[in-house]
Amino acid sequence: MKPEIIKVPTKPFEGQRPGTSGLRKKTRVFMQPNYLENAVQSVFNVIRETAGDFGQHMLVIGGDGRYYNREAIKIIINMAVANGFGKLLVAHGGLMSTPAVSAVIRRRGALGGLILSASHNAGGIDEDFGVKYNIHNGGPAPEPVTEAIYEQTQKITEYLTISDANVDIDREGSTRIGQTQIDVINSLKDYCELMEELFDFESIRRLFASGFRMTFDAMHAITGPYAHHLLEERLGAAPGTVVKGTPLPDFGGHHPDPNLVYAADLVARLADDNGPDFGAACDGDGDRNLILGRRFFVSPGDSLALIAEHAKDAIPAFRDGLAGVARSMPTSTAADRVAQELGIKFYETPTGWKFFGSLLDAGLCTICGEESFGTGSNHVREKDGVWAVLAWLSILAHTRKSVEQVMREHWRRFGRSYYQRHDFEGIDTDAAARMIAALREKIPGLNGKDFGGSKITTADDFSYTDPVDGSTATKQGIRLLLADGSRAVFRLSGTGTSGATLRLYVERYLRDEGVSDVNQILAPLLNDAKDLLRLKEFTGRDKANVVT
Ligand code: VG1
Ligand code: CO
Repeated sequence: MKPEIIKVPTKPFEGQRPGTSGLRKKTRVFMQPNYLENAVQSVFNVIRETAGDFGQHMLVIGGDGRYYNREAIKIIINMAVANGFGKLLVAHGGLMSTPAVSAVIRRRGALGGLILSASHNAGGIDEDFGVKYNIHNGGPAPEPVTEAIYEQTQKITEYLTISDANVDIDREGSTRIGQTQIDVINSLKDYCELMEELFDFESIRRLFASGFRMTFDAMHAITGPYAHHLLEERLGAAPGTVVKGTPLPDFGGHHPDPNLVYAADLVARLADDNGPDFGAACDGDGDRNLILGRRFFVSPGDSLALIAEHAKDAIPAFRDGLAGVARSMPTSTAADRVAQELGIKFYETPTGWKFFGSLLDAGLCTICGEESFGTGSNHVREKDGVWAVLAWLSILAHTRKSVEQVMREHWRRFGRSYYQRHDFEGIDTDAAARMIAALREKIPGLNGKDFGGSKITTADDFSYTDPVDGSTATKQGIRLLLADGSRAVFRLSGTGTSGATLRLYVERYLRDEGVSDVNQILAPLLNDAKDLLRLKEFTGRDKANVVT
């Protein structure tokens, strides 16, 4: 039966510009009549310009299970039918991790996908919600596309929907409404098959069989079912390896953000004398990862460097070596040295995974990472938390050394980037803007100045030109490069939903085998960075909420 298409008149909402990773707002903002609908119709209007007739195309729909996920998925199904898509691939229960959506888009040749998530932000009716569009390569829409979508949101007059498709998203199978086939697909299948293609499962199975113990903390977010299936059912990890494995709409009331502060439970387990050998956690939508050894934290920049170092030997997918490594600008320079040593290409991009897509598509790089607990490779076009865990397991299985041992050996070989990110959350938005503007004004006069025990050799506001398509991004963070190789970077977050968050990143490289105290090493840089910023004066703050 042909459904009746309803044209609903609507008016633009202010502030629907996507940030670092999609449009994120308070859940109640998204629950207002027409808010999500405007955002989704704007995506459709933009992609129709290049895709033409949607009747030929497939759209993937999934989310991280947070509050409002199911309602949002129903709204999108109705709108996608009304907009004439040939086929919808809807995640079973509406649940699919961000990297799994990326995998499904790629493996099944979809036009793109809509992901309902605010990632590491808290969930619930009074917390955060989000929506993000990923393009046919499986990756986040690049800036020219997100800008076009934003422009659409500012002039939208109507959206299309049908009365209700009434699809049972809790039952796998196929239904047809008018010209649209709606397949409710298994949330794990494509992704888990891909993991098996990339990694040597037998080798990891032998590691677990030898008595190796791990704890995987899914933070009551999307990766629970993936980790349970892969680690416990497929790789032989002991039952109970996965904790907080059931996705909950409010993530159990916590921030599903895998760092030392929000994953403190896991950190405590690894500090116990009878604790496991290896600990890992993933975020709300499954694209971030935290890696821990016994009483040992692996900084994300080091994790990227270590995976790059061992990839060829430990991971079958990289048997032929890596084409290159890419990292976002604020990420530590540890991976640069590995790339140099391996004689492979190296790229520095702005913050946000969307900037890696074109490099990966062009085959210029193979492994990418960000300091914000994001690591991934060319297997999808998103960072991938479970992938990073399997990469680490592969390295531990291959070397049969502890997390701390492999990391210390890495530092002995390459030296160590002492690194920290200090987040100052909930700052007044205007004060934050004024503070950054004041710093920006100082940039031209900073060259040659003393800073953090060294001298500033470069001070700039990072801008980037994509080497493949020539597109540019400006004002991507203020950075100070020092004569001794140290760095300080200042930028405002693009993923928050209330107030502003300042991120202050400091790094100092030493060839000292990694034995120094990170706080002590970084203190001079941190103090000078705060002074230069006049942090206290503008914000009344001196101490960060979260240090990672
Ligand atoms: C943060 C991180 C950035 C990451 C982004 C999305 O952005 O710093 O590295 O790509 O979150 O991650 P910002 O603009 O707040 O610094 V996720 O896991 O929230 O999609
Ligand atoms: Co995420």
